[in-house]
Amino acid sequence: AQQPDQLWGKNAEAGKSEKAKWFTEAKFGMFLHWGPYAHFAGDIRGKRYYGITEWIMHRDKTPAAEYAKLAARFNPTEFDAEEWVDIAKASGVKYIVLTSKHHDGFAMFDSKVSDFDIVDATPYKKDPIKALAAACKKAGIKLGFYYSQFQDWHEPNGGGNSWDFDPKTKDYSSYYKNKSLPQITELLSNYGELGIIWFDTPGNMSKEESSAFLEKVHQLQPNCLVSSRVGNGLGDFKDFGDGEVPAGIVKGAWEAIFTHNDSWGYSAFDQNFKTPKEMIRLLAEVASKGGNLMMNVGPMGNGKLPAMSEQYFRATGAWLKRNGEGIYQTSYAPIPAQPWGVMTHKPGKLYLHVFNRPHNGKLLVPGFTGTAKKATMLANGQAVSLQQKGKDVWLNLPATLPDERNTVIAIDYTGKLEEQTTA
Ligand code: H79
Repeated sequence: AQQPDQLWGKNAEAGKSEKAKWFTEAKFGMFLHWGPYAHFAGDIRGKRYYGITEWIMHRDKTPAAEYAKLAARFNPTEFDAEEWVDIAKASGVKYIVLTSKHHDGFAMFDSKVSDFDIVDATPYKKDPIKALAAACKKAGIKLGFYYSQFQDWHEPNGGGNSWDFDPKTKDYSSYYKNKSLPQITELLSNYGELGIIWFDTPGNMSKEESSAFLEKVHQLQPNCLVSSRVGNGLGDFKDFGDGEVPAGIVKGAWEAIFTHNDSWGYSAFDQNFKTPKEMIRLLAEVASKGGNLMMNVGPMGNGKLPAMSEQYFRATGAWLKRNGEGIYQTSYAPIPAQPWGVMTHKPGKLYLHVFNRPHNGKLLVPGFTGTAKKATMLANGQAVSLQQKGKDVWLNLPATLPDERNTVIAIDYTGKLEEQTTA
């Protein structure tokens, strides 16, 4: 059964506001988890850890001083911001969000607030975020920064994990005043116009602390969006859990976030990448519920993107070149998922994302309250014959579809498609 409509707080109308318009139309983003953990690649102090490699310091219980020593070997000399952005463009993503500081406390930018950053603590000595900001601006891709505002395992007063945080031994408020808020100020001041500050795991933050982050972002860059993980019900758009898709339609501005393999950070021994078919279907499913898919890539320690990520993202982009009309700028489908696939919607157009061709070629769109005029396959412009009987629209599919992963068929209609709920 479909969930009742959910609304994202007082910003439920954000999708219609000028500020969040680009975000709700974007539909596809690329998350990038990159830090010293990419250099470890799932292997630290002679031990291997599968999955969630950006947590390796915590999982290995590496003491902060030792982690810092090992992190000083991180030297991504092959990093090329323009190459990343070329790949992002070819993949069809409209925005990218890079980790500027993850829970390990290491800043991927030139910070005056802490020396534990890529410029001061590694032989690389350059600020990759500066180069990335320039490349994004040139290519017209929105840039956002992930920033772990609560968890920081490097600082004595940085938040630990929400489940073992002890306010008696840690003074989070001093951490927040002396590191996280000042670093957020640096990010918003030194890298041009930002699309998003992507806060994570709010832990034990108070409402006042969450508000201070939100207000700081809006004060320095009024158009920059803030993720809901700033905590305490605040934020400009909603993020679901890691790897979670909501059960039904959700209105307002929101995002589903996924790893490409089984880790956010790079892992040298994880080849479990989602294929283009899985990516294309997931993108359509999320769009059919009204949201964006932000899919992660974990760049390697040398600064290159993993070959499998590059290949599969590019393949998704090739599909979007042919079928993007049924993804970008669409909203949730007024008709719920069917055995053959899902739908997306624009006024006057219903897009069918056909994952499974019915064996007899007869595809049913039920609950169609408008008047269907014609159906066309986006990939090749070919017409598909249709018949409407009351609220049932039947399509007669050709014997083979142009794309067995997801063939998008646009139905042009007049009248109004009312929102249907399953019985
Ligand atoms: O940045 C990504 C994750 O590192 C971060 N959010 C996304 C976007 C995140 N922070 N916290 N969590 C995810 C929850 C993680 C819990 C676990 Fe674990 C980490 C489960 C397994 C590893 C802690 C360590 C609990 C068990 C081992």
